[in-house]
Amino acid sequence: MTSSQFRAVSEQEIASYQRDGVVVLRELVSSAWLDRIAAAIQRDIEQPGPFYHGYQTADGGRFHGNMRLFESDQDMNSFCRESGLPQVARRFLDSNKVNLLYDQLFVKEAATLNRTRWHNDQPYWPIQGWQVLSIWVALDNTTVDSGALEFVRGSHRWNRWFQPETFGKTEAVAAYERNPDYEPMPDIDMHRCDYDLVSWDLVPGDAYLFHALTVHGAAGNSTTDRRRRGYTVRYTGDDVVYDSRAGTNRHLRSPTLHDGDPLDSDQFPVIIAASSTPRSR
Ligand SMILES: O=C(O)CCC(=O)C(=O)O
Repeated sequence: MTSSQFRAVSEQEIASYQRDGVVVLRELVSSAWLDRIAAAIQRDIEQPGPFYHGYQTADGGRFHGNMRLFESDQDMNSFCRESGLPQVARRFLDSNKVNLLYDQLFVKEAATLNRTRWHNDQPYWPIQGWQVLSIWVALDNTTVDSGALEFVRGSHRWNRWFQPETFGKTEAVAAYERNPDYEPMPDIDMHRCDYDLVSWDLVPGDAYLFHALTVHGAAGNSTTDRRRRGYTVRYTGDDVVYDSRAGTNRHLRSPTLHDGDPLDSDQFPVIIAASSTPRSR
């Protein structure tokens, strides 16, 4: 068995998340959980499921991306639902209820130079609400040259929704529908001084925790000998409802929910039910 207890979260970490839209949680995930996740990642690379969205790069690199893994992999399912992660999410969401939105895998093998384009996540997702967060868990030593994530500090409070685009130039998936309410992402790399950019190196078990409207991206992995495996789990809180507007990812649309419905369903399961028990701080 792997312990379901995760380390305590401090008030300072919660305040940083609320102010900046991103915080790093050091030593969050134990090596026992990391071993289980690493084995599950390997299984997925060897036999990816229906939501695979990776690609080979022209220069011999490889990006492996996949989503909704918890639905078919028992170890990822346990991590998302039964580990201490949902309780961590609840603290940051400041919510009674916690739903699992979905999980996603981002593996940039060594010498995979494609960057992860700047984006914010919520425009991709068929949901509305403020209480939405992602926890990106590092499986490897992650540094700026292997593709550490970068964030625009405070951008979750811009209330700007950027048009989703596919991640890989060679990705064999349809383009996202245009949504007239969304705007194009500005060229942040050309004007880096104009933005409050933050990034951290991680060691295995550390995690980035960020809001769904926080703008983020990542460099390619220019190392020659180091993988960069990130496993992201995404949770929502009390105020989130279904909203299948144009531009959202078809693989995340629900066959049963209607716009305005709470997410509670097999696809977006309730992990922590709303209760009268006060949230512990
Ligand atoms: O790992 C990456 O390159 C991208 C991660 C990301 O965009 C996310 O988890 O939302």
